Amino acid sequence: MGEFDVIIIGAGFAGMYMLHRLRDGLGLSARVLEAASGVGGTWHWNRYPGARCDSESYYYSYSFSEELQQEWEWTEKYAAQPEILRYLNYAADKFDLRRDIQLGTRVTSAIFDEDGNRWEIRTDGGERFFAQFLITAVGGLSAANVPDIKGLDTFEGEWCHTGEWPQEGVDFAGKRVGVVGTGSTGIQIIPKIAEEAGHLTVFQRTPNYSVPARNAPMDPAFQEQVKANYDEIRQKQRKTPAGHPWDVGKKSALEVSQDERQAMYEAAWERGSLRFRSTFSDLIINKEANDTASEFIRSKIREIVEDPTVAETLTPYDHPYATKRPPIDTDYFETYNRDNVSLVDVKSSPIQEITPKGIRTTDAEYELDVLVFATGYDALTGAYLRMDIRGKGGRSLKEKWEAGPRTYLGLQIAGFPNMFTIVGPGSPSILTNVPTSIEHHVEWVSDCIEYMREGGFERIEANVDAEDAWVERVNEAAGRTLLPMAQSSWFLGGNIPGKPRVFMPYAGGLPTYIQICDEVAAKGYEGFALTAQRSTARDGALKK
Ligand code: N01
Repeated sequence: MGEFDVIIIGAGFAGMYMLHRLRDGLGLSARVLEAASGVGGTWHWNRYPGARCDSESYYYSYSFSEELQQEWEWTEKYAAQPEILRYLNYAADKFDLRRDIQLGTRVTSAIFDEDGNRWEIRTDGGERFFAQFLITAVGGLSAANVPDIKGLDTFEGEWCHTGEWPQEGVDFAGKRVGVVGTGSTGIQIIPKIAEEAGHLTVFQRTPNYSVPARNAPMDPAFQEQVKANYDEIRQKQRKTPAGHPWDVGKKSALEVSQDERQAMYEAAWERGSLRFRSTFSDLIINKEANDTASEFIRSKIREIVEDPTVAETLTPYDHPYATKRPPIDTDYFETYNRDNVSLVDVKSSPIQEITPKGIRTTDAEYELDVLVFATGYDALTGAYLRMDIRGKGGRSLKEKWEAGPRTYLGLQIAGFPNMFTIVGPGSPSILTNVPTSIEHHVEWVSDCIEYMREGGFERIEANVDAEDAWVERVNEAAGRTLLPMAQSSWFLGGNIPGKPRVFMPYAGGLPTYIQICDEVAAKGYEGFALTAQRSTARDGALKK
């Protein structure tokens, strides 16, 4: 129970930095409510074997503290989950955040009180909090999607979802293990389980493209060079469409000769990483250009996987490369050459039910001791809609977003005053290196709150017109890319039965987005209605 200037939901990258900015920067009273037993957000929950970041750690990290980025030493090019979690815990200690983070506390509802211009927040422990501002730092990929398959409750073995991995781990040694799902997570966990299991059966509905990560121990000379050039690297990140410190290729895939193109793809494959997507300027906007990349990866799958039937089953044709979030891997396709791994195509023989012994498809029953769902998330909106959030007039967010999420800039929702959504739907967030987007949002929100305090404003709310125009702009930006072609992607809500098909992130690129947000702020928060303080009684809440 308590009254604060701000309640922040979530203690991952976003919630922790938000707390630091508001508490230590602006002097506000803030409390972070976090469902997990520790800080770290996605890196607390996703402790499955093989979990590691697919952006290089030197830039998938906080940039706001020069001291932190100078003193932290990464040990691998792509840090594994335990190292990223250690990093976030280190940051929590360094900035003395823990005293204002309440763990093991799941927010169940948040109701806006129009008379008091404040939020009333309730938790699963029956606590009540009041705050002028509510900031959701809940992550875009945090609401686990366990598919509703008949019979799961009858399964006699162990089962788990990768996004809610048991703290004590799972023992696969010598067991018959099934993995459902071949997205980025499946592609990371499958090679790891294969090393331990007696037999691994992969249940694949849609094949995926993947490019080698080429992970390696961190080169000390490179780390030193990075540290000497961090200013430049961080500036670069905010100037590239996806928040990575590299440029997208200048040439079209179609303007070079076939030999040159092949050589460039080979070099990009050898280098590995998400950067493969940036080999040419037009892979995400021109289908013909994209076909060349898609076909190159298909040829690699055929080259790596020894059994031609298995190779064909693993080869994607249903969507262009990178129109779903492209995974990177360590020995993913190679894993299918192992004797203890088999692949079941559940597109052609769908899963009928889960039985006490395993999974039954239309073709056969597969006996399993452990079943792993790498089946992704109710992305971008799930974490919001699992809470009961009610704005003006008691209108629920569930009702407002019935036909898909609507936000202004991915930062606020009309009808839900004084609530900010860090990397919410409608922002570039999940199409970028997420910490870069998070830092931009956190800074924009804290600047906005500072502006309100200095100007004597008590309430801020996105205008419906501005929100409508932004939703239109998000649609237009997606329409200029090939991204909507992957109909089953979580960008579109296509992975969740019954979810509205709406392209949720802003695909116009980070620099354009940052410029728009800057202009909005420079024009006195254009598109938002700001209401002056009504009484002096609550002045204290707005002062340092
Ligand atoms: O989830 P996904 P994810 N029966 O939704 C299948 C980030 N990430 O956890 O394609 C059978 O991509 C589904 O099949 P289909 C990254 O942004 C980052 O892998 O819908 N199969 C698909 O194969 C990523 O994009 C890192 O036909 C079912 C899979 O499950 C995002 O998280 C690492 C099914 C789900 O793939 C989500 O990735 C890992 C069913 N009923 C993840 N339901 C980093 O390294 C679903 N599937 C930073």
